[in-house]
Amino acid sequence: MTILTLVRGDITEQAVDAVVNAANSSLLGGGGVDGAIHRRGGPLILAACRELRAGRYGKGLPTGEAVATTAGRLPAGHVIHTVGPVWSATEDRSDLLASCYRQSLRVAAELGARTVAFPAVSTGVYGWPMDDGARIAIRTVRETAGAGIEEVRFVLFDERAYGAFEAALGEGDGGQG
Ligand code: AR6
Repeated sequence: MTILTLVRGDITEQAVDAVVNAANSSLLGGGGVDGAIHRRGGPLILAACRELRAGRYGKGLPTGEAVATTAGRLPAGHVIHTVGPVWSATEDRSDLLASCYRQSLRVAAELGARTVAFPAVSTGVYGWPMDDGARIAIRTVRETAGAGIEEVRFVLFDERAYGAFEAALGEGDGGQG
């Protein structure tokens, strides 16, 4: 049984087995969560990402997929990089966003992670509406998180994000995490 928890805060401060990075397919850094993770985690994370680009992910990490690296100096054990879809008003890319959560949990399970922290993937630079992003995140994690993963923690940067996840968590189960 996996417990879903919400905290308001900074994902780089989470002492969990794995933190998920809202990356882009270059894996070479950016703003938002990605920038914060590389800044606080130090150069080892970028070095590991460059190795991935030199090897299996020569063309970059496709949208909806996930891959792990060291967490460098972060208090977490690993970073799992995933690439969310850019929001589109004309095309439904929800499956790709759900895939980010599914694939990140698959990688986390492979690593033997028992505690995993997620940001609200795609809801920043990539423009996904927060309420919908929260619903997809909660629903997908509920459907996917299997034996071995004890806690999935959503780390929400501001009150609006926290409220959206709180509402999504309350849908369908009477409010139990
Ligand atoms: N901890 C937790 N949440 C955060 C933090 C933090 N330190 N910083 C921002 N957020 P974003 P995306 C929230 O833009 O939309 C990058 O440039 C933020 O308020 O980080 O998937 C990448 O390189 C928002 O709700 O990710 C890609 O190019 C959420 O985290 C692109 O942005 C996600 O915002 C990915 O865009």
